Amino acid sequence: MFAVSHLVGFGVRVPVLTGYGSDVTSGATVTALLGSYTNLSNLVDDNTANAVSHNDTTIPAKLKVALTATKQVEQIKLTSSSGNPQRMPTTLKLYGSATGSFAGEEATLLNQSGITWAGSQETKTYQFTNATTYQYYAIECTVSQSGSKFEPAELEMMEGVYD
Ligand SMILES: [Ca+2]
Ligand SMILES: [Ca+2]
Repeated sequence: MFAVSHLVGFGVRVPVLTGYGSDVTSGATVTALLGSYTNLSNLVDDNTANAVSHNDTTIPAKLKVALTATKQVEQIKLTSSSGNPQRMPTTLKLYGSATGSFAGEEATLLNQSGITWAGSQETKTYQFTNATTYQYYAIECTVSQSGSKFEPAELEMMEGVYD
């Protein structure tokens, strides 16, 4: 017997979001779309002690994450580095793309402003609605807390789990 909330129309069952899966960034490749970067693999190395290195002051800065397969990401966790929480975004965007071009075909999945970062290796979690499976995502620091750098230590991306 399904809950009433699962039923619409003539008994068509609509999946209900019940939670989020495990991180899907294993094996992902990270490249810079905006900004000059080194150590980009540190974004997804499962170690919050190692951050990416932003070698110029380009803001907005944008990093592309190429997953190993298409995923319907609906949650991200972003962690600040050791000692530089000011190099994190106060305005953050996440985009999804089927092709990885990020030349205008991408969809904006998350646009979060008013973020504040106070601590080292501080993790913030964001959820959003995404009905599409994408292989390519881009995370953008639209406004940096310091005004000049975007140096996250770790990014995790999770799919929604539906029942
Ligand atoms: Ca890391
Ligand atoms: Ca990971």
